[in-house]
Amino acid sequence: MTNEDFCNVLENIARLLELKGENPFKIRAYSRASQSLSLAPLNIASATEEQLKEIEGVGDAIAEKMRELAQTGHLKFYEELRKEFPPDIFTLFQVPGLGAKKIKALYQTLEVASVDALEKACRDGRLAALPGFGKKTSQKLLRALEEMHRNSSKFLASWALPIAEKLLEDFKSLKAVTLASYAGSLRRGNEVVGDIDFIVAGKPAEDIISHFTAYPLVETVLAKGSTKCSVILQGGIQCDLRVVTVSEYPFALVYFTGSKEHNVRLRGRALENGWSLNEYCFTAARSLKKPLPQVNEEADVYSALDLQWIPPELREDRGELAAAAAGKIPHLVELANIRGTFHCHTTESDGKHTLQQMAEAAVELGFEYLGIADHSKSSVQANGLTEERLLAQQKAIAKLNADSTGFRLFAGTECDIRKDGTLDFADEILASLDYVVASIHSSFSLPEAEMTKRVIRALSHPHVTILGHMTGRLLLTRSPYAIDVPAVIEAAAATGTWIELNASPERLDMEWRWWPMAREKGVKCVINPDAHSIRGFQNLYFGIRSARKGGLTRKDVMNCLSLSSIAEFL
Ligand code: DGT
Ligand code: CA
Ligand code: CA
Ligand code: ZN
Repeated sequence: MTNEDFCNVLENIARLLELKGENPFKIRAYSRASQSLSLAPLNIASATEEQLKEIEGVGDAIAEKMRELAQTGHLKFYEELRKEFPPDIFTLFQVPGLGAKKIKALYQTLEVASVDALEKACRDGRLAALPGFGKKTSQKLLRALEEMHRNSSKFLASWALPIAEKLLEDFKSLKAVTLASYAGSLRRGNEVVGDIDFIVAGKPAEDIISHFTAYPLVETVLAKGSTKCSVILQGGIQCDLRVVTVSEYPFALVYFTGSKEHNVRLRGRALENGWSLNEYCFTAARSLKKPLPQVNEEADVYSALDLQWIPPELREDRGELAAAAAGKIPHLVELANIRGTFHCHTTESDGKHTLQQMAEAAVELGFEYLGIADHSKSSVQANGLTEERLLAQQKAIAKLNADSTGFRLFAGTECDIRKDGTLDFADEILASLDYVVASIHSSFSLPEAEMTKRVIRALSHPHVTILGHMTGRLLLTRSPYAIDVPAVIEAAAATGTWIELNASPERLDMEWRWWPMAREKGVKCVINPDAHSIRGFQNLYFGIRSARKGGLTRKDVMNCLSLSSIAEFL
């Protein structure tokens, strides 16, 4: 069991206790223990009871339960609790807008205990008639359910990547394997993926395939041939494997990386030379205009077609072939180019680590600067800061800065954009900060024109430096709110506001599809981890994937600037 598995059990216990109407202290104890264990630097499966109890919020009872679970693979308390409810009830917790209180009411009054039953109750009007629900809630839930259905076969790249990396390592350790890579949308840097595609060169292919289908992560084998197979992995994601020879590998890698539209363009270009291109090789088409080229690696496929090698992130048929033919493929931004970041939270609002802990972690990561942007007072749910607390935090930042050399903290805020586009703090307060991230955290359902006006009004405010998570989307769970993105980009250009690429892997907002337009208009990007803990800095990896997919270079990204340059800008 991984730490995550243990934490999920604790989280589920908290949910079940809440459904039962247990004492709130007990409920909070479980969810708090789950949270602090998820950040704890130990392996829960092998930790002793004493080590576990050293973690904040973990007492005797919970430490004992973790040991029982680690040693026996079972937890009696949890199993008994589960028996009191239908097994599908957990799926209801995945419906956005449904908390334990509502789920309890639905279960007790309408006997709704699954997503299907919920949908039915929404459609036949029973839910709308329930006190505390109403027609509006019913419609909202239906929309959320539709969104869930649409996404039921999609997975976050951040979830699929560690699995793919593990498989890759395993393939590479096999004697029969010479080369291996994952391909498809995962390699292209997409934020959500349908499945995981693997291309492996080696022989005998049968051995590689048999090894793969016997892998512990494999749950079901869907199809198994002599050079390919498809399986379902734990967690429900499909994984397609294709085994080729070393000479076929570059072609297979290009083909299965896609996108399909990119492949179609490449094939068309090959045909102009009189070659046909498939997933294995170039062959002579009817009228060969040029001799068949020698291909040893992926880049050779492109150079044979008089193209620069195209980074996988750009292979979406958005003009990348023309750019490659003209030698104009940009040098895409890399993780190593990041010198600091903005928009991070601390325990002062809803973060898990203190200002000092966040600063120390940033130094350890080699950053030259770190911007702190805790929530503002209207974000009550996130423990937003009042003016007094913000000023106190500014003092604490100044004190830490006084004691450090070569590293600097910037004092900022993630200031709520109110419904009318005004900001959550008065101008004097905003003026006292190094920078301001303005974000929307409420009134998501305004009509598009009003929402656009609201955001543009905030951008026009002289103290706003950065627009945070522009569309509010949460991948696979919440659609972007209605907003005219090109108009906002235009306003950012006119006001010199930087647009955030929120690197949290379920946001990746503003999304990659809009960055070429922003870049063209001279709008600068800031890749922000929106870190709520030290671990949250890792989000930057996903931000970089999306920035690359958006065609951004280090020159387009403000936090690739050195401390002295960024300080000058601010
Ligand atoms: P996904 O899995 O839905 O996130 O997206 P992809 O792009 O990974 O799609 P997938 O797994 O169906 O196929 C992997 C790649 O294989 C795809 O990007 C391009 C290539 N491919 C698959 N089917 C075709 C096809 O019918 N024609 C061409 N030209 N390429 C294809
Ligand atoms: Ca795929
Ligand atoms: Ca596939
Ligand atoms: Zn936010």
